[in-house]
Amino acid sequence: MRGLGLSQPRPAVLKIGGSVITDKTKELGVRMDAISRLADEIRDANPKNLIIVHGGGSFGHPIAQKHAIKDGFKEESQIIGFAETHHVMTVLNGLFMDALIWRGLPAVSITPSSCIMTKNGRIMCFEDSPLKQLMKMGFIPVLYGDAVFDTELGFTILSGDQIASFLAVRFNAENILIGVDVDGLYDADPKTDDNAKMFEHLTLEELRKIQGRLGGSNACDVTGGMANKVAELIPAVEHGIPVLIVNASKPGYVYKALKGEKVKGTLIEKE
Ligand code: IP8
Repeated sequence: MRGLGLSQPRPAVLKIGGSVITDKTKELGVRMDAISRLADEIRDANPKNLIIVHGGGSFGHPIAQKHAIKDGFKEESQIIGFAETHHVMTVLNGLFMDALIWRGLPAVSITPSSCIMTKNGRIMCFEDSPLKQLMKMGFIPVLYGDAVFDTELGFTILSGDQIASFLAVRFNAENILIGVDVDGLYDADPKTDDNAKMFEHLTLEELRKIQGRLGGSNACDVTGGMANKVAELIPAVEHGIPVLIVNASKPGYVYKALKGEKVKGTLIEKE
C-alpha cells in the first residue's frame, strides 16, 4: 500500500437526487436516459477524487412510505417493508453502477445499511475503513439513501443528503454538488409558481433566514423535499464547505459543475 494516497486532493461529493434518475410519477420508474447521460458527464469530467451519493426517488420512497419505515419499528408487518425498501434501493443502485462501470469508471458501491447505524435518524456510527481504503486507491465510492438500522427506532430511513453532508464533513470535502430537477434554490416552488425567484448565491446567514419558506416535496418523499435537503446541508456549510445546487436533469450542468466551470445554480457559502 506504500505510495498510495500521498497527494490525494480533497474529495468532491456529488449527490444526485432521486427525482433526476427516476420518474416519481410511477413506482419503480427509472430514467435510464438520465442515468446514462450523467455517467457520461462524470466520465468526461474525470474528477480526481469523487464520492457519489444518490437518492431513492420512485424506488425507495413509495415502499418506505407504504410501510412507515422512517417512523421506526412498530409492528411485525413492517419487517418485510424494510427488506423491500432496502432491496429496491440496491436495484436502483445497480442500474447506476452498471452505467458507471461499463464506461470504465472504477465505481464501488457501499451499502449504507451495512456500515451505518443511526440514533433517532441521525448518523451515529459509520464504519468507514473500506470507504477510506477505496478512496486512497482511486476508486469512486457510491452510496445512496437507504433503510438503515437505528439504535432507538429499530430502523429508519436515512436520506442521501444526510450521508452526503456527513461524508463531506468527515473527509473535509472541497465542495458538495447537489444535482436536482430544478435550476437551484427558489423562494417558492418553481414547478407551481411562475414568479418563483432563484437565489444565485446565499450565505449561511441568508439561508437560515429563508429556511422556513422552503417547501417540502410535492411527490412522495419520506425524507422531506427541499427544506429538509437544505437543513441537512447546513452542517457542511458551517464547516466551510461550499454547496452548489444545480439542475442535473439538464445536460451538461453536472459536467460543468464537476469541472469547476461556471454553471447556473445556487451557491451556498459560509460567508
Ligand atoms: O432520496 C431516501 O434517500 P433520499 C432513500 O436521498 C429511501 O431522501 C430508501 C427512501
